[in-house]
Amino acid sequence: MKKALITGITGQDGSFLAEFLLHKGYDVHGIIRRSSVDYRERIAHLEGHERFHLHYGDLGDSMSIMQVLSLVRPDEIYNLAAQSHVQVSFDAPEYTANVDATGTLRILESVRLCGLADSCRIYHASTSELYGRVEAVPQDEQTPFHPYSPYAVAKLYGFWIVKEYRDAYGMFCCNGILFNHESERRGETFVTRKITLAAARIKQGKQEKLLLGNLDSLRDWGYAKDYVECMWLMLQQEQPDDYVVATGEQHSVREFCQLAFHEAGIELRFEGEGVHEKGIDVATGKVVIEVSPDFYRPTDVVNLLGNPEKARTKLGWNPQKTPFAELVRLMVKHDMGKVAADDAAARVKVNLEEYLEKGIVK
Ligand code: NAP
Ligand code: F7E
Repeated sequence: MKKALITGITGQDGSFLAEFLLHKGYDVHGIIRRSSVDYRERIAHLEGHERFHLHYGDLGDSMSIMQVLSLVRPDEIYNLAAQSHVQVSFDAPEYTANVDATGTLRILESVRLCGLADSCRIYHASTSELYGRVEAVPQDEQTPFHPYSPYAVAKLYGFWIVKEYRDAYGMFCCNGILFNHESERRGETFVTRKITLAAARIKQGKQEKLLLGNLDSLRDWGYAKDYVECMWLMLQQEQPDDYVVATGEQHSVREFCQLAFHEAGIELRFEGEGVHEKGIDVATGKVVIEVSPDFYRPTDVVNLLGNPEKARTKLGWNPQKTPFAELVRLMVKHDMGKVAADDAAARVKVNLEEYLEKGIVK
């Protein structure tokens, strides 16, 4: 039975990858961080599985990584842990560099120090943000990098240190240059999830308006569940290599809004430009989307479109397994249910408090 170690197992990708590897028969180990609240929503359904194990550790702490590595001695490592929010990287640039850049080095060097360099294969979560202020469209493995945020600069170090360990020590390590991938498990402050949740709340009368930043920004959005298969495929090849993982299709934030609100039952019309642009509910005439400069970034990446040809031909991976419209549909469907369920849960809680107060429930 193969053993896999996933850093970032509590995140969107980590949770899908854990499910995928368990299904393949792996013994799956994950590194989690101590937190004052035990909030492991994305992997709660896996806890208790006989081949699923969790260990405390932190990418900022070499000793904890070495401890886990020497205990588990994994055949494959998937290094997904990161401060992954681009906007937050402007507020916490030093922390982002420590985890996303030096943290990657800590993993690689710990593998060497634990004597696993010849046996352990490593996948590293690189990113399309490396293309940043893009120098060509679409972007492939040959396109020059031009990182355009503290996050991207930190991830650039991660990319090159992975290549360096491959060349210097002959280690089997791969960079997956993944373009944006989303899901019903996406963090709620990334733009797609912020939109699908808001569309559901506005439709159900729980929110008045959605405030967004740059509506013109263009992204190549895929489904996270499909992308974790590609991470695994990279580690099953004869030779280690780097791959772009993308759908090859591009949409704007505005288009995402239009489709997500449509799925929620609201047709949108956009009027105005720049900070004055508004999204209007055609049926009621109400403004439901406004632009706020609070969500503008000091430098923004605005034109990402990946060319997944290498992953398609060499790995046999299907970049269009879940088309864009299907991705938006499944996210909105999930969030319509979540908003309704949250509301029902809140009603139950209120009723319970009332009953407790009146002594009806003891
Ligand atoms: P995510 O949902 O934000 O998950 C990040 C994970 O990293 C969480 O499990 C988090 O743990 C963990 N983590 C953060 N700091 C850590 C630290 N110091 N030590 C140990 N663990 C730490 O991110 P994601 O969307 O799944 O992305 C996975 C990886 O792919 C990241 O490296 C990201 O930068 C990269 N990436 C993502 C995309 C995308 O579109 N999703 C595209 C390209 C690359 P907590 O739960 O404790 O916070
Ligand atoms: O922004 C614009 C924003 O935060 C996408 C991470 O997983 O993918 C992700 O990074 C675009 C940007 O993702 C809002 O300015 C407009 O142009 O959803 P996002 P990201 O920055 O592309 C890459 C590949 C990663 O590697 C990262 O880890 O949308 N935008 N209005 C907004 N973005 C946010 N978050 N919030 C807004 O209100």
